[in-house]
Amino acid sequence: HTSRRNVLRQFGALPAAGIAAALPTFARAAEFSLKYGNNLPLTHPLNVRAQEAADRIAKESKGRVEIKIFPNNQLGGDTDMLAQVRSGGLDFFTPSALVIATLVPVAAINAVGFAFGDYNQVWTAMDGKVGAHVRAAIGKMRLYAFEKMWDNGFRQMTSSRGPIATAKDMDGLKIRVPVSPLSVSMFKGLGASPAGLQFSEVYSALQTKIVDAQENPLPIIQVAKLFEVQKNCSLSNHIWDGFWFIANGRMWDSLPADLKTIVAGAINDAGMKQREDIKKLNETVQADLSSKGLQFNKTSPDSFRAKLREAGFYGEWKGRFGDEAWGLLESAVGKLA
Ligand code: TF8
Repeated sequence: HTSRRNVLRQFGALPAAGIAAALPTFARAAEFSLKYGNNLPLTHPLNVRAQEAADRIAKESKGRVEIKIFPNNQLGGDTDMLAQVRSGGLDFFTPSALVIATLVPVAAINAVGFAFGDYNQVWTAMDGKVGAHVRAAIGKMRLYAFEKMWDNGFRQMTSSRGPIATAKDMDGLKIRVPVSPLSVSMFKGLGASPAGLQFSEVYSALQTKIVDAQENPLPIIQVAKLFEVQKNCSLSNHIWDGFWFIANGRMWDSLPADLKTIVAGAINDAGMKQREDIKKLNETVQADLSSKGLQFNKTSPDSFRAKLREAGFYGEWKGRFGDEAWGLLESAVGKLA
């Protein structure tokens, strides 16, 4: 879109009336020109569906709202984008729950190790009371969280050091985890040697062998080509991770009610479709990664859970999240600590 400033520059010293007359021949600048940043390539379902939402918003708002996507860490790593969406330099961001938890600690509640058994439990909790609890906490940081979480996936472990079958195989394993206190605590509890690094650093950290292992959902391993620098993948399903679609609170409050309805409607619908995309992708992604050389093995959660209990992990995080949040989680997934 041609911004008003560009129009003025092109017309130089035209009198005001001349500019007004000339404007209709140009695409008028949107009333709300908004920026959305994330850390994924445009091919990931998150960006495909976000682009659809942006197109729908432009159409339904008759051009009053324009959302431009900055994918692939173009605006910096996750913690940079989180700072920008707080200050208002960025209007929308989709951090993983693990990452927004650096600001809103209880947001990591969905990532408690081996809590969720399947997607039914996940969506019941996150579209229900657990999600509502977290959204309220995000709101207190002057950020607005849209109602529907988007799916990142169940996280799996990959390594260049050989298969991980039980907790014993993690002894001293140098593993990259997100910049997340919960992830660091969990992997220490499992006996590994975790390093908290931004997502934008993962590929090169594995390539240069700063770390031997990492953990992410299969669609991320695929889209970020981590199979090129990892040999084994353990289907551990150790964390369910999702994205919160968040907006700068001041920007959100300044939107007229009719536009809020349009924006939230399109973003929440796109989130529901993105969940379906990941579900479909989950049916084929393992075969694709196998064909690219990644070797898979199954694991049972038992040895990992036992080790985490022994390390006091569940008790510690129950204390950190508080009885209310922990109670909501346990009523969704069963007793953990
Ligand atoms: C991490 C994140 C990632 C997501 C995804 C790439 O591993 O949690 O799973 O940010 O968008 O840092």
